[in-house]
Amino acid sequence: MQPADARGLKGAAQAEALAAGVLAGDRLAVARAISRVESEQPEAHALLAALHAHTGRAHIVGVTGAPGSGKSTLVTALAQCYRAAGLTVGILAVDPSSPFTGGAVLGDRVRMSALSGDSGVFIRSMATRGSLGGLSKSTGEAVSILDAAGFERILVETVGVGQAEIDIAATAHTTLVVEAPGMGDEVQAIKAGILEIADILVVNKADRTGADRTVRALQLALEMENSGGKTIRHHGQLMRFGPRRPASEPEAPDDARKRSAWRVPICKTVAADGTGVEEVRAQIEAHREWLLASDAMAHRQQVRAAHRIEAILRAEIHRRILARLPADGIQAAVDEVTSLKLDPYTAAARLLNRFDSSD
Ligand SMILES: Nc1nc2c(ncn2[C@@H]2O[C@H](COP(=O)(O)OP(=O)(O)OP(=O)(O)O)[C@@H](O)[C@H]2O)c(=O)[nH]1
Ligand SMILES: [Mg+2]
Repeated sequence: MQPADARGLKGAAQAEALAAGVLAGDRLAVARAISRVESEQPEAHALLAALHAHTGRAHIVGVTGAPGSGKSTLVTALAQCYRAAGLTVGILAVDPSSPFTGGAVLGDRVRMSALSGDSGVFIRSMATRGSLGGLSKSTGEAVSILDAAGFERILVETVGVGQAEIDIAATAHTTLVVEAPGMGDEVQAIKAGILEIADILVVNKADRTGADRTVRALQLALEMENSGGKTIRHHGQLMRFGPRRPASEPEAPDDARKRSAWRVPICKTVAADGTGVEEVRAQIEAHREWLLASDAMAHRQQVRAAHRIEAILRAEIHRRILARLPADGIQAAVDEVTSLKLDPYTAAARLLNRFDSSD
């Protein structure tokens, strides 16, 4: 075995070589780098640190929505539009590894095969393995790798389920929510929260009956939201960071106008044959222009940074606590809660006390 120092040096040299490969746009290096962050290998930190200063050029687009609404088909068609417009595209399909979506990764590969062989496109499926903060941490890191490698647009597909949706909104510059007709009572079917994260709403499968009804229901929901005057997006962060403007200084009316100027558009598509997809691309670009022209881009960059730091902190704090708790401690607590001797709060407090006193 090598001494720890030598191993560390070797790891650092490897990370440096890998970073150089990523920056040169070498596909094999990009694939390897993503594998490193996905499997949470220690040298991933050095790799990401080396890449960080080279990020910030890509526009990141999150695509979320119910299972089967056509996200992968839309992402494929969108990538084709971007290629036709001369831009390079990185695609991440995030599979939450749930039993309901088993096989989605394989399906995505088949669906996205229209893009294979194009060196201007890089496609990667990522499994999250349900680890704590796993989705946001490794997805955000893979996005950074694609960004540093020079891909100009990065499309991240994730199934719209719970936390994944919030994570994608905090990872992306522009969030698309994909709906499909035929969900019964349309107004009921508009999930709470989607309007909060959507920058662009897409009603896919417009070739099916009921698409116009879905569009109308979404329009109504948007109008209701707008009349409520809600302009704050991407909240729900654990970490709070304020605007740079001191609270005593009133916001210039012009700033308020710029910030509230984005009206969420509703696009109708038949992703399967490409109908309406160019309009979605145009709306993404319009949203990007709006972000850059207002102070919203700077705000989103802050949300992204905060979200990434928070994900790392969560995972690290969790790991440290578990590493220092006595191995039998958790099982003993589980037994006491199961046999109703202790309530879960008291059990957790006792475990934390043992952690504090071991300092
Ligand atoms: N009729 C119709 N079918 C479509 C359209 N777009 C996609 N589909 C079909 O809908 C099914 C699901 O499409 P996907 O693109 O895999 O949907 P998804 O949202 O990525 O699915 P998951 O990743 O499993 O959540 C496939 O059989 C597609 O061929 C469309 O515009 N019209
Ligand atoms: Mg899919």
